[in-house]
Amino acid sequence: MAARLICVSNRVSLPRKAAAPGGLAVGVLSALKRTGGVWFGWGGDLSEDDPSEPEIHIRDGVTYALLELRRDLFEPYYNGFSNESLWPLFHYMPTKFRFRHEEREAYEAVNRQFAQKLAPLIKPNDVIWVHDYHLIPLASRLRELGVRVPIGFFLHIPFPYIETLRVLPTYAELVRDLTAYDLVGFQADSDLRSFHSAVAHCVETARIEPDGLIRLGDRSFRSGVFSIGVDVEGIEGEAARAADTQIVRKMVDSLVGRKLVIGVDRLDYSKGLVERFSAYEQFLETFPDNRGHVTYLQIAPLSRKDVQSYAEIRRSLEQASGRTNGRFADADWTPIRYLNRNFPHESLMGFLRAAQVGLVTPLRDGMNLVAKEYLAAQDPADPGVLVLSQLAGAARELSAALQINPYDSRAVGHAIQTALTMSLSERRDRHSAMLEILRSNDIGVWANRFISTLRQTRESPSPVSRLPAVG
Ligand code: GDG
Repeated sequence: MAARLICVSNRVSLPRKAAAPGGLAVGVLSALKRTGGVWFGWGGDLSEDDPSEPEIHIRDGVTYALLELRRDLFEPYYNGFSNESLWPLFHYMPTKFRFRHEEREAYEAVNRQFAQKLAPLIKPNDVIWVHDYHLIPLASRLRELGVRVPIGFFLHIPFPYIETLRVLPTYAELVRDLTAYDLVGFQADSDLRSFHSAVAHCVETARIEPDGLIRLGDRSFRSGVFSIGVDVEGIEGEAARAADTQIVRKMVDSLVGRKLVIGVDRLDYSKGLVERFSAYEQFLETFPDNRGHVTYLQIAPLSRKDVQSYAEIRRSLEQASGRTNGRFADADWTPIRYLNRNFPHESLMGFLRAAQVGLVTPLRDGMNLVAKEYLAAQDPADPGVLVLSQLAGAARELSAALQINPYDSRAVGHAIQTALTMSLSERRDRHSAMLEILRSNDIGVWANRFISTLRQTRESPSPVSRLPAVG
């Protein structure tokens, strides 16, 4: 059996019998199953004192180690530093950024607790894969505890160029913590270039080689681009099955032959929903023949409800959808159906398949899985058209989408019109070109590439072997 994999993420959920895993879990779980691995992270419970030992559950050969977090640390660690400092800054939105020392200290404290509880579970042949911006300091804290196995980090969101990163008072510590990993992976070339700009700025002696190897005097580590994919085959099956379910059939019947434009996004200001609603309004204004003949379904489950900017965007969207509907709706037609609720993954894939246009217009996005899911869910014989933001990580691979600048509402409106009137042969050509790319880099390929690159980091003499062992 290959070396055991330990995955670490902020939140870990036990698999539920009824629900198929979606997104990241599909790729990570197959690698964990293969190696009898461990998934370590917060299980969702809060404690009054320092957390006790993680709760262990074994399912299908995978060990889930669920940690509690201290109640007084959770809010400043998660809503505070992670989601009011790092999230907006990494998405190039410094006006939504705030910095508070006590929140940053809570972030550090939670990372120390993750390290303390994880270290005793690690065996000499393990490799550790840490996910996302909540856990940037984890490798540094594990190294301080004497952990010597390879540790990789993957950032799911963009990494900002140094001139934006410098807005964060503690940016140098953040960059230094990233250099403690053996492999640091990003979604897109631009993120990798930004990371290199930050390393060059913070570590005078750093030498960055063209293949992503970064030499820091006495040690080196790897950096690279690992664009996340989706479970193409799984989604194709789900979407085709869902077409026959009651929930999807009822939605399609309710359209009474109208064309469907769809958006699916967590309710988050980075997803560009306010700008998208206004572009749709402009579309109805500029192309009046579509009034009464097109329905826009926006599914936007609420997220991070305790963060103020999320409450604000929610209000703006309620106003914008109300305005458009008030202005254009007829007795038998509502232009926007705006839903703040969650759907089972399979139903969602069925909705995507039923839509002639997939509207994915984030102002900034690490990758954007919905863009890829929309394509995988289409009927290849009669596929819909993807309208995609140039500022999503997915834009590089999906060059056959109709790409727009999400701030340019006129361009978005015109793209919707182009998509609705595109010939079948052009739709098929664009769809098949992109599906091929998605198949060659699906979620399994992505996970395996990252893990094998991480393992290889130790095939050359180990740069961290000089660190003291535990005890
Ligand atoms: C971060 C980065 C990067 C949405 N509504 C429902 C539901 N979803 C699923 C979608 C999709 C996932 O959630 C959202 O993924 P995205 O990639 O679109 O966005 P983030 O949540 O911001 O993810 C992003 C990603 O990490 C992976 O690296 O691509 O850039 O920001 O899979 O289908 N799923 C269910 N019900 C819903 O109502 N079941």
